[in-house]
Amino acid sequence: MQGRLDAADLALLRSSEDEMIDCYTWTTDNGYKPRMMLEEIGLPHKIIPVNIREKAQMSPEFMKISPGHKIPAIIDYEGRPWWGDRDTL
Ligand SMILES: N[C@@H](CCC(=O)N[C@@H](CS)C(=O)NCC(=O)O)C(=O)O
Repeated sequence: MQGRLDAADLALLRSSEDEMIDCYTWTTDNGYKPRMMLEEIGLPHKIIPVNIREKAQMSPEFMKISPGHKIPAIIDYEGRPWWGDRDTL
């Protein structure tokens, strides 16, 4: 889903009640970026905390999503992982 979403795309995404973007993040400056974007544009999303102070980003499960063990990362509506602040935005 790279590229810009237009109003019709957003309406379609908003109408899909059981589909959510999973946002893996923590309370750091980089971690707030996709969270702020999701809240501002109003896309349904679920915040999944990854406590980097406790090295949760090193878990094999999380590294399947973000191989470089960095937050933020998201899984989009089609189940695709994106990581890094630029790609998640
Ligand atoms: N500009 C980077 C920043 C990502 C980043 O450095 N995340 C830090 C937290 S702000 C992190 O996940 N650190 C844990 C680690 O590297 O193991 C990106 O988003 O690609």
